[in-house]
Amino acid sequence: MHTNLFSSWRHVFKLDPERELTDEALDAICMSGTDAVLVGGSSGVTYDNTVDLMSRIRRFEVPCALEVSSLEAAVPGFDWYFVPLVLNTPRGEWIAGNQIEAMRKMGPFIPWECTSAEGYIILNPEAEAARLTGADASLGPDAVAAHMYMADRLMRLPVVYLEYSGTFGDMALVSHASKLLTQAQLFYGGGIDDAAKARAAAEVAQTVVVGNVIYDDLEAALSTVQAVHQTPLRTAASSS
Ligand code: 1GP
Repeated sequence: MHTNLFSSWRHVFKLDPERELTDEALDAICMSGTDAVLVGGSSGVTYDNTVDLMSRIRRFEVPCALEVSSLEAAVPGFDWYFVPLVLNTPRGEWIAGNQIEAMRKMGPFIPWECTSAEGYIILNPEAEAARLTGADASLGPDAVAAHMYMADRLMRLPVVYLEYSGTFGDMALVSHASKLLTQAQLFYGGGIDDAAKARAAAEVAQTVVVGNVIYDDLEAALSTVQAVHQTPLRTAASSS
């Protein structure tokens, strides 16, 4: 498998540039032992608040990546760029429309050696991202499987992101999806607010993303780092 900067990431903290975080909290997040900090949000992400957050994170050694959800907020200086494609929406602008518009303007200037696509499958209908993109978030196992074949085998995306933002997902479904991957790296995010949930997600997803709890309960957020790092990923072979 091709090795990317993110190939070894097990635990990631996701920070929203629109939300306030004190220097002390940011220090704790960046020094927590997490494998990376991912900057992104569904709304209110601007060039200014992204630059501001990046420059604060840059005081630390932790790798720092940006999810480029709008061209206006594409800030240079990150270690990696993820361009989200939402796979479970009927609205083409979120699959290849907005991205092509961005390529039209910025294609030659994009740092391609550190940029990759991220295939999102949004599975919480209440998530802001689901509302924004019109995603059909109530997919059953067969539909999720179809999306995995599409993302992993047909499109050969390097990352598939099962996004339950705001609620803890169905780990049986995530496990089922994970086993269908042949080359993509599975990111799971949503509702992890304690070590037990972090462990459950780490068993079935290669990369576990922790977001909201950072702003609600910093200590609980920090506890997820060790929980993930101490949990072996259950592979298809060992769990069948
Ligand atoms: C959000 O997947 C991440 O994009 C994390 O979800 O905020 O619910 O932790 P939470």
